Amino acid sequence: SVTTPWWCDAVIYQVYPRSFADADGDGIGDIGGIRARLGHLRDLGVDAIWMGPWYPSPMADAGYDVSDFRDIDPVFGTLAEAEALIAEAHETGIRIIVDIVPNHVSSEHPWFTAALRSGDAPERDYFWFRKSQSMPTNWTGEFGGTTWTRTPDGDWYLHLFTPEQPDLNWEHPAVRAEFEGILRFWFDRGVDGIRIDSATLLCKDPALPEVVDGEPHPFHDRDAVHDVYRSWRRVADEYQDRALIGEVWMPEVERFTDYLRPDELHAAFNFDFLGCAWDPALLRACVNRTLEAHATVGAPPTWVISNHDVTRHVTRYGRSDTTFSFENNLDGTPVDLELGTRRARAAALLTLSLPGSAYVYQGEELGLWENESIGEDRIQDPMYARRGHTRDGCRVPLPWSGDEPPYAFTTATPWLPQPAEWKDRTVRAQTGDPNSMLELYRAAIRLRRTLSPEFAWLGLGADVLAYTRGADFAFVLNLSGFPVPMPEHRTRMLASGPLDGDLLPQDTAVWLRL
Ligand code: ISL
Repeated sequence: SVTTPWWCDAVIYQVYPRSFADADGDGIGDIGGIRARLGHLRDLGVDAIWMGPWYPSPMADAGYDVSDFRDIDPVFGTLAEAEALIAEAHETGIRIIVDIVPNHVSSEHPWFTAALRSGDAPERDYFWFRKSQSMPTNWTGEFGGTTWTRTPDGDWYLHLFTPEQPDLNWEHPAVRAEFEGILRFWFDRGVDGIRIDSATLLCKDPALPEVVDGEPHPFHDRDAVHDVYRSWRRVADEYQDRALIGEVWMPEVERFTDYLRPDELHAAFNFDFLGCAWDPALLRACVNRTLEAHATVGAPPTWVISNHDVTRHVTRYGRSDTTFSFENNLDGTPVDLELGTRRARAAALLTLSLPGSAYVYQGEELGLWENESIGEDRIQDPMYARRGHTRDGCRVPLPWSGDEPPYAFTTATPWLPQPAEWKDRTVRAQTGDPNSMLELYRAAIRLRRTLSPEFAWLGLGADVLAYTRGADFAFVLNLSGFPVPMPEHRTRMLASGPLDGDLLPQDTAVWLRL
């Protein structure tokens, strides 16, 4: 029988290792904590876990500054523990995806320390060092500010992120060979997939021109990057059933789908929902664009409503339309959390019933909101100093049980402060409560397996988002300002909120058996 590859319709749960669960009592999450809480992911019913970076790192950018891709940072545990986690997850029926960061390494990676040691160290060529009186280019970094830092001997080196994250030179064969080795290292340990960080940024124009509108970009989405992924695909194809999943921030659809050609990546994150306000026309356009784009290349659509880089969607959807943004707000813009939660429940039924693969960022299944009141002295995110935005508010440790922080996340002080109002949002408090966000996710993840792959829009008016999946299932989301009638149905499978007799209230979604 023909089965679709697992990544085509998987629910993939993003574990942010620092904030999942702390087993060793230092206030920071670790592999021991994840192993101890694997039951939560089994009960949730997810197909795979994407582990944020867990490698040795000075943690200048929460582990996205890697000093050794073939080991585990002691704060998270050991390689043996990682192997045990992979084995236990597999026994539970859960696949594992690891996060690879190929654009840059840590400034404490042995390649970079060797490069710094002498002006003619061969390792200099693994990076972008330049001799120059002044800054080699006027590029702006991804976190704002300059992309060049001067070494004590006067040369400059390139970093699209922080100075602690020097960019690798992907023109160099040794860099390419090294990463193919790293992929094999993790595939040999049984991991089922690779999440590729900053996938569009790897290749640079060696002439280092300025960014000019209408000219090929010097470092974003250059044609050369596709060569890299073609060679990675050949590595993945040496194994069975392994997926390459790219973090591809690419507003232009044709350039986005280039990454999904048959000999490149298996899937890429679709970030359209992150920037999409709670508006019927925008949401519909986002679904259409995504389905059409993926159909042209035959790749599985993906759906992402939150991740570790953007404001949690309970908070985004609780902002008024005029203040909508996926960046963190520390200026006291009011947020209606009740409204945001109602919409987040409807959004869960939306993303979990669209065809393709859905991502769940840890904590969204609990209805967590952004912590927008982290004191300046506790902010860790290096973006804050450069842009005045912090991503810390969505990275706060999970609440497991209990009435107050640290909610059994740790026995110590959590590395980021948890809100005092999360006692109703713990896993323990929500388990068994049929009206909880957690039980909604559990039921939706269980029931989505019964949905036919056939998708078709149902015309119920411009302000109602409705579609069928095959002949016997309908999704309806009411985005109008008043209650609307639902299609004739046999059974109400799930509802995101209370119904009004036969009417569907505003901001409410249902799954119907026709
Ligand atoms: O955050 C962004 C926009 O506000 C993106 O452009 C972001 O820089 C991009 O998604 C890359 O993010 C990834 O790599 C970064 C790391 O800080 C992020 O956490 C990671 O998801 C550097 O490795």
